[in-house]
Amino acid sequence: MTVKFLKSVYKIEDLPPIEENRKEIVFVGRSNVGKSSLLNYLTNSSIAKVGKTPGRTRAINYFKWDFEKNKVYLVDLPGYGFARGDRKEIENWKRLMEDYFTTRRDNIALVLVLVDAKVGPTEQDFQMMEWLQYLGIPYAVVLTKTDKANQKDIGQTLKKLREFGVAEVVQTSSKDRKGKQQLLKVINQHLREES
Ligand SMILES: Nc1nc2c(ncn2[C@@H]2O[C@H](COP(=O)(O)OP(=O)(O)O)[C@@H](O)[C@H]2O)c(=O)[nH]1
Ligand SMILES: [Mg+2]
Repeated sequence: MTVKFLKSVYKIEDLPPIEENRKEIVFVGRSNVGKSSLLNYLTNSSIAKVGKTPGRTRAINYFKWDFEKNKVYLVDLPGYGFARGDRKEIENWKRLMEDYFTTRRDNIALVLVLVDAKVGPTEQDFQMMEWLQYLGIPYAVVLTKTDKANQKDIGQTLKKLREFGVAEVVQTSSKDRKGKQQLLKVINQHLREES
């Protein structure tokens, strides 16, 4: 198993080349939901920067990850839901996301939509899922920080997701190192469907 940081992408022209047999696994969610922590936990590394001024990382961060005979790009997208971002910044973010998903659509094996287990899905999470559905990009929901949520919180979060029609939900805690096997299973399933 090897993981390495490839590059930070600020402009769509700078995306790495599409490689045969290197599909993308993408992490999305609001700032601070735990994207970088989950990426580190999954890859058993500390390669992604955690807790760096939420909402200030506007880059698409690309990593190369080779594991269990698979080769993938891990893609850490800039978080959404930043209340203090100015309008121009939000516009730039939207354009980058639109360009990213339309350009890479066929290369994406799976988008992981991260939802805080205690906070539950936000309006922006639902918008993201609707958009992915529209583009025909497969996604799964990953609950994060389950160590901070009680059973009632988790039950409510699962209910909201079920009502929206989400079939696949993986529960994780990067802090307590829980959920990796289930997450790997979902990733592997989608990589197999792609090939
Ligand atoms: N309790 C708890 N805190 C977490 C967990 N995952 C991340 N955090 C914390 O949440 C904050 C944001 O994490 P980060 O991975 O940087 O989120 P990102 O902005 O989505 O990339 C940091 O302070 C992390 O230590 C978790 O599973 N449990
Ligand atoms: Mg991050």
